[in-house]
This record gives sequence, structure tokens and C-alpha cells, in this order.
Amino acid sequence: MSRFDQYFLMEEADILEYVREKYDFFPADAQLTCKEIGDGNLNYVFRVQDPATGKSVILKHSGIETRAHSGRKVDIDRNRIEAEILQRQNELAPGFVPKIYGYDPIMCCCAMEDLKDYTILRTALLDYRTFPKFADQITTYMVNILLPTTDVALDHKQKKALVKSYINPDLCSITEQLVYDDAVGNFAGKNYVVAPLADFVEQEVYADKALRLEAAKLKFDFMEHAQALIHGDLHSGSIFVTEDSTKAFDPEFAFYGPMGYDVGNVIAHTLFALVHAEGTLPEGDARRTAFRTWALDTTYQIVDLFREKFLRKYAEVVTDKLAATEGFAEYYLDGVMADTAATAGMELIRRIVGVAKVKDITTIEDETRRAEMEKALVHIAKTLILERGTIRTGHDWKNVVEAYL
Ligand code: SR1
Ligand code: MG
Repeated sequence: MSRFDQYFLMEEADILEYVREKYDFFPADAQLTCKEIGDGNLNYVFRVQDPATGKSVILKHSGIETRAHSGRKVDIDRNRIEAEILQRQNELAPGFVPKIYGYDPIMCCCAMEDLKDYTILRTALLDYRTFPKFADQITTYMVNILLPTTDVALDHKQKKALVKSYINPDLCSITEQLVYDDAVGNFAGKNYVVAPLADFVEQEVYADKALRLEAAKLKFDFMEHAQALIHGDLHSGSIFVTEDSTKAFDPEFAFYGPMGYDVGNVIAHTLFALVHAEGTLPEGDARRTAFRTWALDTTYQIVDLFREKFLRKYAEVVTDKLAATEGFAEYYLDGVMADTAATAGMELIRRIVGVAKVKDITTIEDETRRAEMEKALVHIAKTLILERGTIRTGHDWKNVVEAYL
């Protein structure tokens, strides 16, 4: 009999006892410390450390309610999905995700590598740090983990079994509501914007019928297009970086969906980082110029490197006879690029008008300047959504982004 034979929400003291009982990471007499370090919306993240050796481990534990919206229940199976996905991704893209040491379905607690030398990408970008290798690394990660999980590469029965295993209704429902409904309609009545943006959002977003129709199409595509095993929430808060390395974590929103959803998310958040720098640093500041160059180049490089690596990988992994037909890979990629543009557009709008805002925007203290930057992003977003079928290359992206920023 153990205290941990039945689920309960653990706190720091429980986690210390739990680690000792379940794992043999540390010597029995080690004076361990435990600190809750999570700052996400959903889970609890504990760092357990042996100060004598510096050795540490991360324990990620799910509650039955989200942290951010207390009262909203979310299936604790998300912790299993996350642990399994990270193990699978580690095989497909070794070195691009944290290592998983174990997963406990009863306590909904996963033990993983502590990436102490890494910084969360968003945190680093808010400090105007730049990462010249990021575009290359994140595109390798995305192509290597996404394409091999599709019907292009997998036996179709095996792929369908994976679709079933990673069905993730609660987390998908959050995305359906927050990313699609709330972006164009304030249906839940919880959206808010700064005062200088309010009229603009009413007219340009909520009253735009063409935009709402496209959002409806995109929402149904998100729900119905079981293309690849996607991360599902690949924003800059789900990515760790150093100067030399990139690792993606927190794939609890993972499910079989359109792969452009991941690519579009990454790009939306490089644009958020750009407007943060432009909105908080004075014109002429050398850091602002350097950051702008990096953020724009990175945005376009992500698109072009993704395309290039995608086509190369496609030829390596394709097993379906008809998918090997000349011209099909390019056709398939066009669809992914349209999804990429549209997702980036939805993500940009929903983070501006909805409840799950990003620090890149909220830390622009001057509300007039903030609204100016937000308007530019909304214009970009609308073009990305409404003209998604024509936005395929880095050059196409440059035309859209630099028309407003
Ligand atoms: C209640 S969760 C709000 C947002 O945080 C997550 O990171 C997802 O982006 C979600 O939409
Ligand atoms: Mg998260």
C-alpha cells in the first residue's frame, strides 16, 4: 500500500516523498529540495534537486482542473499523451525533446529531464536575444516528427490506430473555442482588448463576415483533418533554447490534426516577438534593429527551410503508392503551407482579442503603441487567413508581413 495508489493533487512535500518512493534518481540520504516552477495555464511543474550534487529532475503533474481557468475540468489523460508523445518524438527527432524517465498513469505524473541550461524561448525573446540557428533547428524538428506520422509514410491501419490512441477531446475543445470561436466572435463574452483597440476589433474582426466564414472553415479543418501527430501548442512558451540547441516540450495538446497548425504557431510567435521589440524599444536602438532583422529573417527562413526539408523527407519516407506520384508531394505541401498561413493568422488574432494573451503584447506598456502594433498584426492575420492559398514561400510571407510592419 502506498499513498500514491490513488490520485490526489500533489504539492511540493508530496512530490518529494513521491520521487523517493517511485524513482532511484537520488541517494536515500540526499537532502532533496522541491520547488513548483510551472507558469503555464494547465499543469504543475516541480523541480526536485539534490543541492549536494546539483542533480535534478522535473516532475510534471496534472490536476483535474486547469490552473488558469479554475473550475474548467480537463482530462488528466493529457499527461499520458504528453509522456508518450515525447518518447515517440525522441525516436523521430533525437535531441529535440526532453528525455522522459517515467510516467505514472495513477498520479498523472511524468518524470523528465531537467533542461536547466535552457531558457524558454519566449523569455529569451522578451530580453531581445536572438537565435541564429533556431529556424534551421525548429524546421528539422517539425519535418522529422510530423511527416513520418502521416498516411504518406505509415501503414494506414497503423496510422488509424495512432489517431485513436491520441484522441484528445478536452484539450482540442480548448483550442476549438479559444483559437477559432473566440478569435472572431467573443462568443464566451470573456474577450478583452485595450481601449484604443476596441472599435477596430469590433469592425475589423467581429463584424467581418468573410473572416468569420473562413474561421468556420478552418475550425472544421482543425477538427476533421487527421493528417499528422501534431504538437498542438507550439508557441514560444513550449520551446527551450540555448545558443546551439532547440527542444520542444509540453505537447499535451497533441492529437492527429493538420501539420500546418504547428508551423503556423511557431511563426505567429516570432511575429509576436518582433512587435514586442518594436513596441518597447525606441526607434534607432541598435537592439531593435538587430532583433527586427533576426525575427523577419527567421520567419521567412522557417517557411523556406520547412518546404525544402519537407520535400526531401517526403521522398525518403513515402510508402503509399499514389502518394509517390510525381507532383503529389508539391500538392500536399501546398495544403500544409495554406494551413500554416491560416493558423498563424488565427493565432495572432486570438492572442490579441482572447483571454490567453502573450507577454510579448501585454508588456508593451504604452497602450497607444500597443494598439498600433496589434492593429498591424490583425491586418497581417486577416491577409494570412483570407489569402492563405497564395502564401507559400518566404517571399510571399515577406510581402504580407512587411506591408504592415
Ligand atoms: C486554458 S489554456 C489557454 C491556452 O494555453 C495553452 O498554452 C494553449 O495555447 C491554450 O489555448
Ligand atoms: Mg503549455
